[in-house]
Amino acid sequence: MAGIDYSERIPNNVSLADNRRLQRALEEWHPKFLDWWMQMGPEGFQAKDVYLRTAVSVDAQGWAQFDYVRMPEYRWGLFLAEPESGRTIGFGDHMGAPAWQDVPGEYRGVLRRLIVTQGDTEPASVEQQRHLGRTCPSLYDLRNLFQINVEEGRHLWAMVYLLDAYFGRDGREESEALLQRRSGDRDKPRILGAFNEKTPDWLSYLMFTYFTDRDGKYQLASLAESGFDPLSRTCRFMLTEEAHHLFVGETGIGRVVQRTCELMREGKTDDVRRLGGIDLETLQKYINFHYSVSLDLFGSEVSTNAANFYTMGLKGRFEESKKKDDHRLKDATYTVSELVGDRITTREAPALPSLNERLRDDYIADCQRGVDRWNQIIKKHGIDFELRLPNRGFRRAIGLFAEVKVSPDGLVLSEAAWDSNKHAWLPTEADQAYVQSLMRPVTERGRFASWIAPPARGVNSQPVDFEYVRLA
Ligand code: BYC
Repeated sequence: MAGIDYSERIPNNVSLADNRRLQRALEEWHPKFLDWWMQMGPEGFQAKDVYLRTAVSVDAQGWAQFDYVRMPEYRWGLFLAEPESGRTIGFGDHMGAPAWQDVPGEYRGVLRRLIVTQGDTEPASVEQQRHLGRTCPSLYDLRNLFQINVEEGRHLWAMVYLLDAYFGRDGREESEALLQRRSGDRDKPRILGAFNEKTPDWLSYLMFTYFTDRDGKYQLASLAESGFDPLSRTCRFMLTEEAHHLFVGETGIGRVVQRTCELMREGKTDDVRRLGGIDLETLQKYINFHYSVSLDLFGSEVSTNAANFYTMGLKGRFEESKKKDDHRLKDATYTVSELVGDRITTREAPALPSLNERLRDDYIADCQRGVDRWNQIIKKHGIDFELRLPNRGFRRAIGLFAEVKVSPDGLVLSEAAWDSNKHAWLPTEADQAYVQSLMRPVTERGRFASWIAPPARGVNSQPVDFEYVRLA
């Protein structure tokens, strides 16, 4: 078993003790990380005991241990998935060569940029969620929020490890900069759009964990294919943690849908706001917003960056190793969206620059699966309503659709038509104010806010009314 050495100040399975230079760099960064965590991490709960999962080994069976922990004492550390002996590069110009154990000199800048972009999202999400604890719908949900926050903190550690271990002084400067940018800050914002949006309420947070964390799954899976082996191994382990974040999003929204349907049936009304629920129309608007912001995270439909990442062997496709083609794609094509006048159509484009669109397609199919499950809940209650993913051109800020206005049904609209309809498609100030009005803390064991159903089961076989966070 690949155990983690907790006797060290920084728990790790990367033999940190044998690398004095790296150890010094990380020990210098550690207090700065803690300062950032105290300043920008979950507000108001740093001294509370939280029932958290900590990684104790990186093998499939034994990697998680549950216990009460105060968040600043969480064992952040450096964990890589087991090495695969004899691993070779699986795609691009270097296909078949042994995977790199060190940074290939000619790709240094590009690789650093990829790692920094990934790393930047992790602290950003903690910053976005920092005020949510005060309005938690239950202790169960509060604990899950904190679990996600500490794991995003650990994912930041994972990227900082790569920067400090493999990129020398530049890497150390980037590690510092990751703690200096701030989500939503006008002067020093986070790198990617979605990570500068606000997460002002729990509905937005559940949507974020469903839609935006799912971008994380697809980006990490693509980086897990990397020919740079330390990045691949780091991302493979991060994906095991990511699964819980997606679970929180999918089941969380499912529980909101469930509660709304119960209220509609019990009250024999569509007007669930009267009963303290979130109406399905409002849920649809939140889906429209978070889905479109998250689609932007895949970059432009046609991107030379994406082609280069692939050709260089740095970032593969989702499940690259399962694909049965030449893994070079020089002569292949892929279907991408196209705008012809005010019509959205498709065209065949060279496959390499279309890799962002391909990954977005994989993501869209995955998003749809959850929506189908939520619709099952609605159907089971005998309610005639279907939640839908809007068209991929809806409300986009990056790529082909950034220049046009597109309805959820995929019609290209005039500015005037957009302006007169957008209130029906996106949360209005009144919708947001209503959702905000529901955000009153529920912290009694086993109790849940009016707008969300209890989960089917508790965490780690504990009952739903377990004291997941000790507030006293
Ligand atoms: N916002 O050729 P383009 C996660 C920039 S989430 C702002 O279209 P490219 C997590 C782009 O950087 C996963 N800027 O795109 C989730 C480029 O700028 P430069 C995060 C954007 O480069 C929840 C320019 O526009 N990981 O883990 O092919 C909680 C032209 O770019 C945006 C990664 O993203 C945007 N939305 O692809 C916690 C993986 N989109 O370089 C965590 C690493 C594009 O010209 N990143 N731009 O200055 C990448 O693979 C690529 O950078 C991207 C963009 C896919 C993001």
